[in-house]
Amino acid sequence: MFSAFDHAMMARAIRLAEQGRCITTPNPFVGCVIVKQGRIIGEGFTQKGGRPHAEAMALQSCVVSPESATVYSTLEPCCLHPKSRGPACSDLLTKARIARVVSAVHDPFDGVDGCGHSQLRDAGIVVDIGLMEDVVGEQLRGFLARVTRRRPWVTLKVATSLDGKTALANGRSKWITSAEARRDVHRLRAGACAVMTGIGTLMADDPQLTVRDVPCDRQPLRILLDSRLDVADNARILEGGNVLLVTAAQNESRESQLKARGVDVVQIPVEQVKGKVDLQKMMEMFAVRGLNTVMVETGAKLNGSLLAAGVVDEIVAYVAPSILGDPARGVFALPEFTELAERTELNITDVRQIGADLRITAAVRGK
Ligand code: AOF
Ligand code: ZN
Repeated sequence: MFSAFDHAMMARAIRLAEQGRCITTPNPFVGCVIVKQGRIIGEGFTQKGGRPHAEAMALQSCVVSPESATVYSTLEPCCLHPKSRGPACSDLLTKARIARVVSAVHDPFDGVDGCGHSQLRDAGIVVDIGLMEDVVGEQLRGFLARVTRRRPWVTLKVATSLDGKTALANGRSKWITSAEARRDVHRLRAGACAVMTGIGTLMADDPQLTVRDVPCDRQPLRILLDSRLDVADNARILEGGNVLLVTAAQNESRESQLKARGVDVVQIPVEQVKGKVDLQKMMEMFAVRGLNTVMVETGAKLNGSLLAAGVVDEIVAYVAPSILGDPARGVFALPEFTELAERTELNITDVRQIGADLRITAAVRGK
């Protein structure tokens, strides 16, 4: 069904889509290429805030009439749905008298969910679905995770010595990894919808959690998990707004103080057994708020709790060529296991050297 030329055009659409990676959230970043008589006549990608869509941009950019052209789109073109914020791409493509639409993945979004493809077919357009779907499934994994399983894609970042330690026993940790690795972390932050930390790390390191070392058109939402509302007024994370504070505590006066400073405060019920914020429910709340991807940068306690709660999809570990010794602090605070079967198993998906350090990306098995 798909030729080498089809593959080349979809690969181009996938590359174009990357230009929207950091700016379209919660909308997926889509790429689109329009081809007529073997020549690219228009292309586009989803714009800041999610509109205009990739197909609309591509149609607009056509240098000749797109009538009878083929459209390559990384996502199923949308159809009109109750929450539409603009024209439906299926209508735009039909009106443009496109002959064939090739898409990589079906859009599971409630309003679309197959109706984009079926409306195109009903209009007499040839629709071929599934070209390079593995690549786009990976590219849009955050959006697809939020829509299909109602939880964001969660990446946990850690920075350790070769012996897996994050800080000396006295807490000193600046710096274990190189400046290049730390800049790479900013690049990861830039691509995430939100960056999250816990109150323990906040008290120890007072992080800003902003993107600084790389170009970035928008700052990710900063999330602080602070069960008892212990955050101090002068914490750097509170500067500049764009902060979501997740708590289990009820303290109306503190909450209104924080809200007056532009901090969004949300209460999550406490999980029955351990009496802590229910992390599953917290992730569901993030999805409801439109967060596709959450990057976590925190300490061993929250790392361990998130892993144990089964909400971590991927770990990105920066490993420095140094040894800190056993008294130093570890990465995941977990209860003692007595059987190896209790361990979390990972699949390494990427390994590369960043400056003097190694960066290992590993998917949590079963995710
Ligand atoms: C497309 N092309 O480039 C993108 C699409 O809020 P709206 O009206 O923009 O619609 C949002 C939904 O549209 C979004 O959740 C996803 O299903 C789809 N995104 N569709 O045809 C695009 N970004
Ligand atoms: Zn659309």
